[in-house]
Amino acid sequence: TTVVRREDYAPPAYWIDTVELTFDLDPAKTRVLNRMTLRRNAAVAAQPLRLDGEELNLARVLVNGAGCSFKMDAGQLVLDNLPEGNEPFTLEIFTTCAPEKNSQLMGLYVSQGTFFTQCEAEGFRRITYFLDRPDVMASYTVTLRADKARYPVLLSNGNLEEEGPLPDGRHFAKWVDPHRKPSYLFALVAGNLVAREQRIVSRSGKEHLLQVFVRRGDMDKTEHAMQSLIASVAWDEARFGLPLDLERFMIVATSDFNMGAMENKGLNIFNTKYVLANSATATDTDFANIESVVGHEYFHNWTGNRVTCRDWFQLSLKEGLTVFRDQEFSMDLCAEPSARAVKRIEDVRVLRTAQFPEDAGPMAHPVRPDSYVEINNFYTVTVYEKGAEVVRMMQTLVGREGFARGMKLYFERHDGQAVTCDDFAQAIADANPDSALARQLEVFKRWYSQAGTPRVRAEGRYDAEARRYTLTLSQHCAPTPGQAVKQPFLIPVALGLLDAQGRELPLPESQRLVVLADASATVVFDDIDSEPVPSLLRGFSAPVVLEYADSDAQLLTLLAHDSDPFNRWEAGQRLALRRALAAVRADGPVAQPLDAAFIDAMRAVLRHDTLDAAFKELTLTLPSETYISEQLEVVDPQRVHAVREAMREQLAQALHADWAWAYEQHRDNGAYRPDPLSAGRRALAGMALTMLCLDARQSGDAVWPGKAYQRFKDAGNMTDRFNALSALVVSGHALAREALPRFHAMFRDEALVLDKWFALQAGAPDRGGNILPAVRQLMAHPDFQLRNPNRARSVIFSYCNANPGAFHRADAAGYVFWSDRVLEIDRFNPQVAARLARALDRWKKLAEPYRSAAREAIARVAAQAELSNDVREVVTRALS
Ligand code: B3K
Ligand code: ZN
Repeated sequence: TTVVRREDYAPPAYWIDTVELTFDLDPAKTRVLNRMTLRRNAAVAAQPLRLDGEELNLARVLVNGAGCSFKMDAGQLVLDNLPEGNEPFTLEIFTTCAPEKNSQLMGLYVSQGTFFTQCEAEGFRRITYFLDRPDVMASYTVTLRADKARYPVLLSNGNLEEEGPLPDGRHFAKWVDPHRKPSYLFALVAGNLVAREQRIVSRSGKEHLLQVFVRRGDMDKTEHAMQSLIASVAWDEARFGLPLDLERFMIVATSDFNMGAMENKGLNIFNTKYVLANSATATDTDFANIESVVGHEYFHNWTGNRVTCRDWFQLSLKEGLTVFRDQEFSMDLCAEPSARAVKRIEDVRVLRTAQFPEDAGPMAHPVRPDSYVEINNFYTVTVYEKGAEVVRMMQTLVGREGFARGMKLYFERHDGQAVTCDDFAQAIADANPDSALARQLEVFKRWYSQAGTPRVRAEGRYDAEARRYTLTLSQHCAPTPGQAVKQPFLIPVALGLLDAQGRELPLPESQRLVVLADASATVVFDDIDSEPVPSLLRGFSAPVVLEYADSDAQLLTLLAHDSDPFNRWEAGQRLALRRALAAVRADGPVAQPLDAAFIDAMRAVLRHDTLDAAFKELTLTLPSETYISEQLEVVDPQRVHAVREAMREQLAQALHADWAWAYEQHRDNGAYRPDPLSAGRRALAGMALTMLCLDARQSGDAVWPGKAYQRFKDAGNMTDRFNALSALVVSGHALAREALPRFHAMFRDEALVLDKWFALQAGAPDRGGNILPAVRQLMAHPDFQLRNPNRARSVIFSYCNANPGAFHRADAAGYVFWSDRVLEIDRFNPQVAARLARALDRWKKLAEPYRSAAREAIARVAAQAELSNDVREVVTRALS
């Protein structure tokens, strides 16, 4: 295995100006003719041309039309007798590949009889020999030839220039992409698909054709994706002045896809999960995810495609920025400010439950990594979500308008180029020369180079005589693999002060955003009449852990009154976390962890007459087991699970009447619309139903489970139906045994709904070790398909990654199951296997007997001689 290092970057020895690709598509043997014009990079010393290739059968190589000598070296095609000088020359390469045998789903593959490609990061080399690196940008012309009856639709990037019949029932289509692009943005699709189409006119008066391609039976699930695409085009123009630069923009859905979606120029390819939705088959969460993923891929058209990455270490240049953009898009689509806040809370929750653990574990890496073995392992929550927080901090530091100015400068400078994270930060700073960002850009950029989550400690002192409040902020960051010592980060801390009655104290703007750029800083607030309650890190203004010894009374004040909705929610989380940690650390059996004050506060939120339902649902949701575990030095997952379940049951019981009230108040929403407000009402009604069924389990009451079953049967949309089913499954009620087969029978032909059915069962709360046997049974179900990533994830990942109480078993059977599946999947799809391999990242934190058993399971995987680089890198780091 070779380690690739950022500091070893060297520009390419050759440029590729044009590429003409001709495909004769055949699942068993596809022939690819690749005709390129190249020239030497005059800025680099003369050297042989080394082209990347993987699993290709090479038939012929011609230089300027004549045969030439070549050799193979470490999988690369090496040509060293090329014409002298810097004149362009042509290189023709004929290869074949076997798409139907491609189980990795990288390069050219077949899914349900349709050809698809996935080239990011290094999949293009599985299609033809190439300089498969993002800083080599070329103009592409693509001709597809295939059997017309089986593959009536032939798509590639750009504009359709010509199409027509060929002998023997075949036909062809010729596509020309007007924009230069790196190879990872190449795509083709060939199959029997139908499209929803929409013509739009952009601000400048240009006409565009938008298309969403799906299998014939799925047409009735394409409207939401199309509406999301239309909204995305409008948003990018309105907010950043970035227009659609193509006559045609296509989205194609496939049910076999390693991740969410891919931003190929003009031809986005999506996992069906992020395209298909109607009210009968998709939940509110699905609708929201589709909106944000459609937005995300569309926004890549500028941030990623027009300006791309110089090398893969710069991945966050496009991913962090584009996640930030899709988050802003979803927020801007919210009609109410409260819905914006809900979106922010959800995003922070993802960051803290997935990225913070990554940053504290063996795979910790900077937003701009320094090295990798397999780049696919670095499409992480750090590069994406933490990367988005880094961009968000820039916007906080320069303001929304300043940020838009910075974006404009970024495109003026770098349109059509392959650049670095430094180039981006520099453009934002240069457009805002008077900002704290520009003044301390080098300090700020440590967010790109240093891994780990900084901890910010806050201490407040009130001097009644001087009517002065002094706030001291200090920071530190624990070492991460390969980085023993950390320099201070530049941390924007948005804050406010409340009086004891919860009223906001007026502060000058300079004091509402404190920029901590050294190890510590002190801020003095004058003319403060009584001891204030600080509201710190408002809106989660930086991706840090805040350490502040706030009293319960202060937190209750914030929960009841803070004008910042994020901190209002956070106060509730801190109160709950404090109780969870106390109960986990206590000796003896888990008793009732919640006190009357906490329960009353939760009741007040639930019954509040102005807070909206989505916010209530988030506030009443206890911190996850993963999040609780992260706060502990040593984790007994069973204890954490027992404590959280006890807290949930206590809330279910103590607030029984309130849950019943909440359910009746919110259960009817009229005609289904997936907007945030009505989705919030459904979410709260669903939570209430789960709580009522949980309580029924303890009390033996049959009424609420009966109502849930009724709801399950007559629900008018998937959200309500699935919530009702989930209430029965989560509470372990006998009626679940009737509802589950019924649900399966109703949706046996809807793959995405079956994924939910599998995931619900594999993710259900463990009772006496019942989940692992259930998971094994699910894997034996005729509808289970290990090779379909969505289905594999719905069972195996739901169990190993999302169900800690069931996965961490004292008998180690969960870990053995995990290692078997990692090895099994690795034999055909290393990317999916490597994701699964991350499930035991935090094994070092586990208490015995879990710790030793987990280490043994990882060692068992590592001992396997035939391991992909992907999995090898993950388990090696885990054991180091
Ligand atoms: N850029 C792709 C991710 C490709 C992952 C390759 N292993 C999707 C996205 O972030 O939009
Ligand atoms: Zn992306």
